[in-house]
Amino acid sequence: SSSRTRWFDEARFGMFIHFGTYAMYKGQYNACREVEWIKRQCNIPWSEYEAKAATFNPASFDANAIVQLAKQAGQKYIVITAKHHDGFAMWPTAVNRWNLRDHSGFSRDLLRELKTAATANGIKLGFYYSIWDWHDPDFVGNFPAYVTKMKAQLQELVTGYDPAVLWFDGEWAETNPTNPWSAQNGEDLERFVHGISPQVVINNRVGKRRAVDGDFGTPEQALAGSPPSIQLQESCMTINNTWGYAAWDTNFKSPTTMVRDLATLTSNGANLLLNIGPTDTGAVTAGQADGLRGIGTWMAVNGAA
Ligand code: FUL
Repeated sequence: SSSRTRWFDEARFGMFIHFGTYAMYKGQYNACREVEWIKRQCNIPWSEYEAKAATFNPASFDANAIVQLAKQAGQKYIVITAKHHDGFAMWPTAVNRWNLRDHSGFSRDLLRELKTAATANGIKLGFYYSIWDWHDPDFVGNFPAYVTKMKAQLQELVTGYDPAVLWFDGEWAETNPTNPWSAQNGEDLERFVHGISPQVVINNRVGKRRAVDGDFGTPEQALAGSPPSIQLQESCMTINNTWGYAAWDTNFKSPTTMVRDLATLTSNGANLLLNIGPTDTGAVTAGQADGLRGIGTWMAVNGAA
């Protein structure tokens, strides 16, 4: 692999974190159960979703504890949602006010804290960034204007936080009348990011998930197979059944299952990006932490960490 992706190809194991205002619903809105898709799938009016987001107060988010947990489990990198489909920015973006600092009045910069803690511990940090944006009317109404703002946000993230990975998503947006995101948009965005920092590793959802899009493929909730692809592969999987925090989802995979998945992927030359979803206060639940520690125990016994 290229010098850009060498560390990624050697890392094998990373932590995915889905964290945003959707955590405040704990996976339920009235009788409707959903998680990071709750705004859309449960038809929450924007006024209501925004009002709740204004009280988002993730004071228990502990970047050092999260990094220690990752380190203990043998994970070499962390990818956290900087912006999911609801468009809410977890860093103090200057592009709009739909962000943790301006909208929720939360003064800390959690992405900065995570970057500092990760760097201090030799862990790489990357960002998930959704191309699909439900909140910005320009996504549907004036796509070129939206893309300009998206690039401005990515410029902030790349220059401000020097991410090791940009994990794009939502390139498949179902928005009517047509999905606005083209293969060309993807190629342009890759050029844009690499024009700022050639070292950023990018996933295939930046484009149309062709093997030529980005640096690595992204099988979701599935183990990447062994036939060597022309592209690196990273399976992303949940530690329970859901990406964001759902109070009702305690169906945690056993450490045995996760170690087996990691071993399978490792022997297939692929990575595992194992997801956790912190609660509305930013805490990692005992069920999620226990699973990671269980993997860590195996790593320690087998000398892999
Ligand atoms: C999907 C998203 O729609 C899910 O919410 C989640 O982020 C998963 C990793 O990717 O495309």
